[in-house]
Amino acid sequence: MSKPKLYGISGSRAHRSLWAIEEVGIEYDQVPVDFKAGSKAPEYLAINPNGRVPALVDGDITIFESMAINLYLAKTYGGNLYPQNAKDEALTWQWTVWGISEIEPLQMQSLVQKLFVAEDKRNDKLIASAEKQLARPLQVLDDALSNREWLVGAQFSIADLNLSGVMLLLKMIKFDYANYSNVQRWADACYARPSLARAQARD
Ligand SMILES: N[C@@H](CCC(=O)N[C@@H](CS)C(=O)NCC(=O)O)C(=O)O
Repeated sequence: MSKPKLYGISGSRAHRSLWAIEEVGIEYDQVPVDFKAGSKAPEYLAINPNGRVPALVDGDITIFESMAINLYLAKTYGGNLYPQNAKDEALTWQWTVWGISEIEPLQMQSLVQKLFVAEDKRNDKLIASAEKQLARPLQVLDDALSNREWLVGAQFSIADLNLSGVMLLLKMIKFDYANYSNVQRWADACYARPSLARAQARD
C-alpha cells in the first residue's frame, strides 16, 4: 500500500496533523498545499471539498478536519498515544472537542487582529473581549492540570497533542499564561516533543 499523504503546509492548521504524524512516526508524504490558491485547486477540492487544509489520504480513506485526522492517526498507528480504554477515550474526545469549541474561536479572533490586521485598523476591543473570555476555559484547564502531568492517563497522549496543538496559536501571539501556571508547565512539556520540531521544520 502507498504511504499516507498529508496535505497542507506547516504554516497553517496542518501543523497539528504534521505534528501527529511525526509523533506516531510512520513514513508519509507531505503535499504542501497552501491555504490560498492551492487549497482551491480542483484536484485538492476533490480531496477536501471545504477548500481548507489539512487533509489526509490513507489507502481508501480520505479525511478532513485536523482533529479527526489526528485521532485516526493515533488510533491506527500510535500505540499508547491513543487511549487504551473507553473512559480514557471519552476524555480524549472531550479535550479534543473542547479545544476546538471553547478555545479555537476566541484565540482566532485575537490572532486574526494581531497578525493579519494592520496596526492602525486593529480592533483592540475585540482582542480584549476575546482574551477576557478565554479566562473561563483556561481556568478550567489550569484546574484540571493542577494534580496531573498530562490530560488523560499517565503519559503524553493524543489528548495532549490535540489540545496543545490547537493552543499553538496562542503561543504564536505570545498569550500570557501568568495566571495559569499549570497550563504553562503542561504546554512547555508538550512543545518540547521532538516530533513538534520536526513538524515545524516542514514546508
Ligand atoms: N477546522 C479545520 C480548519 C482548517 C482551516 O481553516 N484551515 C485554514 C488554514 S489555517 C484554511 O485552509 N483556510 C483556507 C480557507 O478558509 O479558504 C481544521 O482544524 O482542520
